[in-house]
Amino acid sequence: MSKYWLPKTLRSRRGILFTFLTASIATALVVGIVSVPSLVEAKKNKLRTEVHPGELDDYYGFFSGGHSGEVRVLGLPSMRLLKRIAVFNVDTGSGWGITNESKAMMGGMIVGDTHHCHGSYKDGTYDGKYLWVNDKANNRLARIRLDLMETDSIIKIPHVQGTHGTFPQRYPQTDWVVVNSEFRTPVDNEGKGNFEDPSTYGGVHTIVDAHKMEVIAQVIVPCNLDLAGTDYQGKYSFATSYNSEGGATISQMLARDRDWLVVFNWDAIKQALKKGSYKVVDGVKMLDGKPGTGLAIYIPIPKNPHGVNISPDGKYAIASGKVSPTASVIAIDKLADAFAGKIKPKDCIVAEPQIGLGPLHTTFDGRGNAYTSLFIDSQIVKWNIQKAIDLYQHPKEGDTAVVDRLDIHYQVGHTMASMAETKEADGKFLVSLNKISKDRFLNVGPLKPENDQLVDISGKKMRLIEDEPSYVEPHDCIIVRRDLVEPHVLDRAVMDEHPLAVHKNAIERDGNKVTVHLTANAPVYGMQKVEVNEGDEVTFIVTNHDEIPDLSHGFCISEYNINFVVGPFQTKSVTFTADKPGMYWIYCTNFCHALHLEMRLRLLVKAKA
Ligand code: K7E
Ligand code: CUA
Ligand code: CA
Repeated sequence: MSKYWLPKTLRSRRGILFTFLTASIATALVVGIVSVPSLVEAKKNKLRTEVHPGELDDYYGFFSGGHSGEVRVLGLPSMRLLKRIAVFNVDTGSGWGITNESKAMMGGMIVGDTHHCHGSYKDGTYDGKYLWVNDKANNRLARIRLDLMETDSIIKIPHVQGTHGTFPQRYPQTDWVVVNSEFRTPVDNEGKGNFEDPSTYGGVHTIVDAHKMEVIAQVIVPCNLDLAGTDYQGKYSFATSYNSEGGATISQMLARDRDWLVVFNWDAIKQALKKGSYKVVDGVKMLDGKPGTGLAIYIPIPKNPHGVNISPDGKYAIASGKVSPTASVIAIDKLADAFAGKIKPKDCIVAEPQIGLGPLHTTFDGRGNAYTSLFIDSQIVKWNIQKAIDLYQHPKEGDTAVVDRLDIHYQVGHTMASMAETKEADGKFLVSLNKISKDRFLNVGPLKPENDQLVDISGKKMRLIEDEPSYVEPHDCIIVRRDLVEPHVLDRAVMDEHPLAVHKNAIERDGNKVTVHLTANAPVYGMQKVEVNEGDEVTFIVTNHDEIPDLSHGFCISEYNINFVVGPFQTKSVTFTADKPGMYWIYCTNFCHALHLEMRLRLLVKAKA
């Protein structure tokens, strides 16, 4: 990867800017422009939230896009939308779902439902290389290259429906990604035999090779598996289960007072794979993870738990039940004893504070506090983990672990603080991803924006800073320090390494198959005219030979429903049948040059005799 990165001299511009800024603040202090009290105040819960023209944000926010099927990149704290990364959706802006390369990844599907995006890790923090995101609709897992901010791989998760909680390994680095199936389904789902009987269905914890993007194994469990998490030691993965009942109706799924947090033991899984204790179904190694197999333990959690999040110190997993006003704190260092049978799974619970109604997801500030979203109360509740543990051991009448509550607008799903899914949680900003914005924005019809609210959590009390409308429907996000992500400038190597890269303009014919090799170099395409016959199967391969980092060309064929963008040194292709005789202008859709409008060529489709 390194050879694609910006040269050091360019990269250090940020460093120079920083030095310059520090120096100017020092000067300003001396001449009295910036008063000392204002700097002290800044420490007290008044974070810089404005980003002035010409300034850059401090964080990247990667937001899932729900049933839009995409992933979005925002800058924080400004909350400005910087980019939409097409993943499972067709996007005519970039040409995702239109080019041959992206179509091959999408496998003929154009519907997606992204809920959880998480970055790749090294030693418990982001390494800035990849992002994974689930597709709950068509049961896929996608990987996005963070250096390009483009999708680079999509795989199908077999044997499952409701592909939901997704989490990469955090330590020592991301070699595995785990994916849960929220719905229980028949493993052989062929509409035969007993498939009507829900008691035969299973939930699946899928383990994916993060590098090869291949399924390593699937662990089948009797219950459903909802949200996912991994520890900070590379030993365990976690999954909440709200349907421990194995029900198929809502009342059946609400029958028990406690469901489960399922903890998977990675060493045990590796050993079972080594010993061959699995059956192979459709080429996939499937392990049995039911209670008693030693692959998983089942910790009872109050009614219908949803979120599970791991504290940045690596000590606790926190899960909460949607229909219980509590959060359950699980001590990760007790899990080994539970797997060894020395203690009961329930003995891993070290606190269960009452925090409010409809607790869903929890995030952290790195100072020992947890922030849990309360869907029904429409609040973020801040509570102290250690205090909750102390009070669980020695309850004190009237005392509580709750530190603060903040009303949000309105029903909150996920909440995420800056760097909170890493050991470098910095406790500055928190985003509350609210579901129902009602009156917060101008009315735009029934499909209103969601409201992603930005909160300053740097002080004792939370401070609401900003409402940010968003299109359907971010479920979750991560907030990543900007120095950890370095999108690179593409260089000539990208072109040299691409097997299809066009160096010479040419038209090749093989029967009725025509391949057009075309260069784009502002403001001209390498050919002014391409002639084919009606009925030909035509493939255009386009390589952008421009060297300026943001000089992308579009490639649109009038009337042929084709448009995509090709970045500097990139090569993209498209195949179609020339079924409309006539002359059609091919033109550049992406503004690239003073003569951008003139950047076009003619496609001549000669009618059949
Ligand atoms: Cu709570 Cu899919 Cu993470 Cu939506 S999930 S909120
Ligand atoms: Cu090339 Cu516009
Ligand atoms: Ca239940």
